[in-house]
Amino acid sequence: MQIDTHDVLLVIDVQNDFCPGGALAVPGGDEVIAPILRIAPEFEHIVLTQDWHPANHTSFATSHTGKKPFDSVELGYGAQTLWPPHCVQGSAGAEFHPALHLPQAELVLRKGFRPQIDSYSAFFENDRTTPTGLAGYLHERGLSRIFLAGLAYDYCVGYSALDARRLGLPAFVLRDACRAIDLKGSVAAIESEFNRAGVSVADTADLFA
Ligand code: VGL
Ligand code: ZN
Repeated sequence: MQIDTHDVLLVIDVQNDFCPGGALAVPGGDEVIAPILRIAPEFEHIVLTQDWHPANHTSFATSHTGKKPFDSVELGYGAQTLWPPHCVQGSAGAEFHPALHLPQAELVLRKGFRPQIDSYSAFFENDRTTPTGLAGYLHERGLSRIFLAGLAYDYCVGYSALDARRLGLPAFVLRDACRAIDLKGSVAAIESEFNRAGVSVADTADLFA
């Protein structure tokens, strides 16, 4: 597969809190960094996303009395999984992992900053309608094929890939450059959505083949 000038590498949420030792550690989360750094030179355009929550965010179990992390609640926009507090604005956990050295990245897109809505996807918040602005940015810059890597495969990476397809953009998830949370069958669920939506799952090695 040949990367060209209309392609963008979307690096999702490679932040301390999603890596080992973090507040919402994804197993092997830091292992995505090596493959991301290996493919980065192939891309002319790189965009980073940063999960960026206020301390009282509605996705935090601590914001709902009697609830524990990984429980689910019904919010105005539908079911929301509750998480341990993570990626709090300005905290060390919200920083990018220090080994994620991508100074050439052209945009850092923060998401999940509205207290009452979570945002897994880089394109739309969890109400599926509030836009982050990324679609407009990519459109205005003529960036049309989306390659995804980062954390977590079955949440923010997966939802972003599905929304890319919803916007009519080709989407390639680079599986070996992602790690999953795998909560209650979430990997199988997202992969069946990938099939339905036409998200391609590829390997970083395919970019050099
Ligand atoms: C994520 C759960 C909560 C992710 C973010 O980056 O996949 N997951 N916030
Ligand atoms: Zn979050």
